[in-house]
Amino acid sequence: MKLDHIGIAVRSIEEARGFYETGLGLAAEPGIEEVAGEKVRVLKLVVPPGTHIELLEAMSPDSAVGKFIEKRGPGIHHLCFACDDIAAETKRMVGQGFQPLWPAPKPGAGGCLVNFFHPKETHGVLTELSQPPK
Ligand code: CMX
Repeated sequence: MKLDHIGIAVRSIEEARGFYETGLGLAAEPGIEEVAGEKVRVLKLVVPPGTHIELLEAMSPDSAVGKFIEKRGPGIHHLCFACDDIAAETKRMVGQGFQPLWPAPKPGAGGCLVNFFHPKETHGVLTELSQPPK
């Protein structure tokens, strides 16, 4: 699998993006995506040659990112690894004793299918698997 992106929880995308765009010179995708199922707004910043950063802003305090900010403040929220077949990779990992959060993948940002492994099971790092759209 390849590292697809690093998710960073921020209080405000508008306040945080300047550091990444102006300071680090990363190119942002034109729009901010709302992932309704996760109650999160996402800004994708391209990190050449093949990964990106996602700035994550909660749309509600009871969302995963809202609770994370409330408890821990802004910071690295998750790592995401891309694969071609999330069902097959999840099944393989379940067979090895690694349990995903959800019984089946759900729609994530950018039309991907995603699932997560709880940080308590992954040595403290929330870990996402993602299957990009074909
Ligand atoms: N990284 C590391 N630790 C985390 C964490 C994170 N991102 N989120 C929560 N934790 C820790 C908490 O600090 C807490 O630790 P302590 O018990 O030591 O205090 C513990 O995990 C809490 O776990 P929980 O009781 O299961 O409760 P939460 O409500 O905090 O939920 C989780 C955690 C992983 C189940 C939830 O964040 C989740 O469902 N995540 C998957 C979906 C998601 O993250 N969506 C947002 C991104 C969407 C996108 O990329 O498009």
